[in-house]
Amino acid sequence: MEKPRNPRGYDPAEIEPKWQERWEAEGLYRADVDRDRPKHYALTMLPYPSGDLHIGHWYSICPVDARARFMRMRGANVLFPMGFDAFGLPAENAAIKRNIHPKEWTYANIDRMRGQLRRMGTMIDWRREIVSADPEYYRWTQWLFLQFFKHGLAYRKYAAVDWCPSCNTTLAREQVIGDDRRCERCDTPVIRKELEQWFFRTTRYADELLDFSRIDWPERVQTLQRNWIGRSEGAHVVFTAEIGEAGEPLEIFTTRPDTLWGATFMVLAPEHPLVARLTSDAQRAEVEAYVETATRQTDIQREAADKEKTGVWTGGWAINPVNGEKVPVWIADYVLMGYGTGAIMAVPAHDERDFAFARKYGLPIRPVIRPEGAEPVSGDELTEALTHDGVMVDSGPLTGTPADQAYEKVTALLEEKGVGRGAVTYRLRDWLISRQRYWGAAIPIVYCQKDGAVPVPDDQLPVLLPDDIEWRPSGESPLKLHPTWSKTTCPVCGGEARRETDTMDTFMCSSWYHLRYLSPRYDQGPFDPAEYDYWMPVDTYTGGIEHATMHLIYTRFFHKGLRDMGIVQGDEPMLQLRNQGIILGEDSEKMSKSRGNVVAPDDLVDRYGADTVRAYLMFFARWELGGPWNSRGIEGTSRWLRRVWLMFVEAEEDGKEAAPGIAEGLWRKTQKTLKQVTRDFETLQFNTIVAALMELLNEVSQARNEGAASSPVWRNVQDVYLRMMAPVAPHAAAEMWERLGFEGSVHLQDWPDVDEAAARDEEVTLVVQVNGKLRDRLTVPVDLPEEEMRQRALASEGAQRFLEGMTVRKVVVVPGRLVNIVAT
Ligand code: ANZ
Repeated sequence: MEKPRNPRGYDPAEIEPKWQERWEAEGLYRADVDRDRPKHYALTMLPYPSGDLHIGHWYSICPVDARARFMRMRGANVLFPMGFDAFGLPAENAAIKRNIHPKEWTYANIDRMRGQLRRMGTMIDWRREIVSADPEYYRWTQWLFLQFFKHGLAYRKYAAVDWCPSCNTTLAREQVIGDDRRCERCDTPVIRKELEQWFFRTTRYADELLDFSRIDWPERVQTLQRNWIGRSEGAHVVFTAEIGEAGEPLEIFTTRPDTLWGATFMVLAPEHPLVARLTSDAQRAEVEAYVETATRQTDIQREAADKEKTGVWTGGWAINPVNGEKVPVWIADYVLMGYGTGAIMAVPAHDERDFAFARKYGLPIRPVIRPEGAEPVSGDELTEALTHDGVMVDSGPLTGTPADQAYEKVTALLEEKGVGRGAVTYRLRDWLISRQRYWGAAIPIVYCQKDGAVPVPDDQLPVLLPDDIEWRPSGESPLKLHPTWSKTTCPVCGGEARRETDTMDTFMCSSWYHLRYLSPRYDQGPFDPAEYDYWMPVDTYTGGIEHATMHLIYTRFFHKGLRDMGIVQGDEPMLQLRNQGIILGEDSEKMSKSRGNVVAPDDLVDRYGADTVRAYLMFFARWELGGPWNSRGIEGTSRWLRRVWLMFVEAEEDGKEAAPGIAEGLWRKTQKTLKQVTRDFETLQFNTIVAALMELLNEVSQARNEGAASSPVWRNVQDVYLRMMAPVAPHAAAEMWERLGFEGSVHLQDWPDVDEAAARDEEVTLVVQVNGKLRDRLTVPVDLPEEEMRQRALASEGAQRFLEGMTVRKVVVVPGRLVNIVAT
């Protein structure tokens, strides 16, 4: 027989679905433009539809949902939307492995995840949901691509790209991980391949991307982005390569123009275009063999600091423009074609790599910088490169120039002679967006013999993906193998043409999703300008730190590009950024199926209810740090919610009269908690919010034992407590609010104002001085009358000891802080 349910007991399995349905039916969380209210756009990174919502999803969503709810109670009109980043490789890999269409796989996963998301009890406005693989979404991804193309920010070029031989696709630099350069998705070592590719000109915005002055982003993200962009100041200097009668310009980039007189040889990247012509007949065979092996390696392998330096002399020479000296030109793999100009002047006396190289091949070493106060040394005596600053020596007209003037003087000289200029170089590369895959937004370009690369006209967007696709992991895009899809006509001349068969990197889709949420069904543009006007910029953006260098650079670049096209306004898309940490398994290891330490949120919801899971996720660690899961911890959180229920809903009237001071004390504690919780919600300090509510409950419970429930303050305490709890445990708070007979929905209440007088600390430390010197400290009630303060100070032990045999002349009282006794 089924156990009869206690109608008064806390039963999340019953109340949670009930409230979720009611909120949905009442449209409680709909966010619409309302010019009379201040807006708050709370954006959390949208999930990839991998299949199941894991605890990490809960961790990234629930605490910020609580924050969004808090902002709403504070009076803001809050937009908290959700969607799915639905294109990408895993869907395609699943298709190949299990023979299920990527579309089917993706949309089935989305359905399941949507259901799981609803169980969280969030304030997501589901009318605004977007799915990036929907034609109505990618129509605008394609349209945006074309705007970048039309404004010269998207271009096509032949490029050596990183290629994953297992996923059969190009990878962006960011998707290649580890020193051994593996594919981010499947761990296969990456190889190089030459392909014609589409790029976005992210480098044009490098300097602006380094400016964080208008946004509140974590220092750590800023540092990661700064390193990623890698700005180096220095100079371009033009040497003359001895090719033909007149020679040819050979430009280098250096961060140390002050060492120009110490250049004893030059090194070109093996791929440098002048290599073939500089190479002498005698050296040709050796050079060609070296080039062959070098180009097979990856940049990271070539750059590795501990790698033995190798190289070959080309047999050629070049002339140093500042002193006319003729130096040999080498090639070596430690010089990369993709950085600076792909050529360097080597200054072995002052650069470690050049030093190692010169020692190995017996090339001359000539010091031209002398550290302050040091004795002159010859190149032969050096045991390592001198990399610190100093005075320029042996440097022709600039000999004697101190370090702090060197950069300016040398660049002035270079400019005057017309052989160089100050220059800035970045590590940041243009963003490679082509993917040779099927499951992505097609690049909306048509190739015509006569008209070249032509944009697909707006009225023909979206370029729909065909559903009838053959799966063959062949290294070619399945779109290329489709019998008819790529055949089309040229929008300009009407002649035969062929479609671009590459699709876009999915980071394209996620660069602008925050704009589509504003008006997901709008069909006159990517977003409705009226909605943009009201909601943008995003006020608080939250998500994983792992997106610091890709998504978070791309999305800012995207915004700045669109701003310069006049499509969006403002310099920054997201004002405040906060990152959550990672939840580890109970064994403190990363959660993984093979370790068997995965925490499944659905099981937890079945067992404890969503409110407990939400509260525990806020409570168990500092949100930005994360930490190991603890199954005993969640029991504690569950107990807390049951106790709140017991205290407010179940406990019977006991008719006990309140002891004196009990009600006041409880009210003071409540107000102090409110003050702290308010501040912690503002700053996203979630763990202390739940801790404070738990602590307050202990006080409530004690006060109740002493009769507080019969005092008029009791109802006010319940009122404030439930409002504070509403963002954390929205179902339980709503249910209790209703059962206790409060008006309306707790989620439509204002956040309570702090009663500052009650929230003040009741006791303060009073400093006692005698003749301005600290002699004692007393703990006194904050509202102690002045006269009383004075008496206590005079009577204090510390003061008494120093007052012996003296006469008190004057007592100065600074209420609540200090008493100074003047005595002689
Ligand atoms: C001469 C020199 C003297 C240099 C010296 C350094 C110290 P960052 O700071 O990373 O920008 N370099 C330039 N292009 C290169 C390339 N394509 N591959 C490998 N190395 C390259 O480094 C800039 C310095 O790295 C440049 O300044 C150049 O060496 C080298 F005492 O020029 B330097």
